[in-house]
Amino acid sequence: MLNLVLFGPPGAGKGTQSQKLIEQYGLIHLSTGDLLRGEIAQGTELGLEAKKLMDDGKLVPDAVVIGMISNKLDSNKDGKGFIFDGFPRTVAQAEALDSLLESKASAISGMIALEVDDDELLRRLLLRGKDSGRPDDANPEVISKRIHEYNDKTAPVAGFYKNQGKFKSINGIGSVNEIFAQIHAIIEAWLK
Ligand code: B4P
Repeated sequence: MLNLVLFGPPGAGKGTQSQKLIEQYGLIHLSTGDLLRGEIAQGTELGLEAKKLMDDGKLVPDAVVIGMISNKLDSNKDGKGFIFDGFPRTVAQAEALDSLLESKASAISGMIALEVDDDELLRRLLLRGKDSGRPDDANPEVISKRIHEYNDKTAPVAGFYKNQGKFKSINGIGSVNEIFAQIHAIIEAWLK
């Protein structure tokens, strides 16, 4: 089973590369951003609460996202593995994910981090904000807050996987195919 964490700041290309990985490896895509936007679209209580935080560039509480991931792992027991996209975003989420997988006799195979500088992140997110309808992409101030949240709360998650010898990092600037080729080479080495 291949369980991959795709890591990087907002706009690094996690969602973009996930789509290519699904095609190549038939993994189940678990994006907490997409799951939260689904709750918002359905107008659930969880979605209403999450929307306030997301529109302001803040992280949603750990218990909320861990609960969503736990439900998804339970309802997808027989797949070839998972791509975790945008999760874990805190060390507490990473610890919870290890426990959830351990209870299913599984584990994370590795984390791949996409390195992209802040100017390029801002450029990409503002560009997407023009037609995505995502309020968190349209405003430079909110994008700055998201990058700050990443540096403050999410960046330490890399250390969690480094300590387990499961961390790889690549340059996330270049064409989508060039970046995918680097990810592909890492995964193929893991699968040998
Ligand atoms: P996410 O939905 O995870 O949003 P993201 O970080 O912006 O996405 P990503 O890095 O996947 O960017 P993409 O590939 O789409 O999170 C949104 C919010 O949800 C968070 O701020 C938080 O509030 C909340 N949330 C989610 N998960 C949470 C958690 N675990 N805990 C707490 N809160 C949580 O790429 C962005 C743009 O770049 C696209 O337009 C794409 O086309 C472009 N792009 C991609 N690759 C490119 C390339 N190589 N060159 C040029 N452009 C490229």
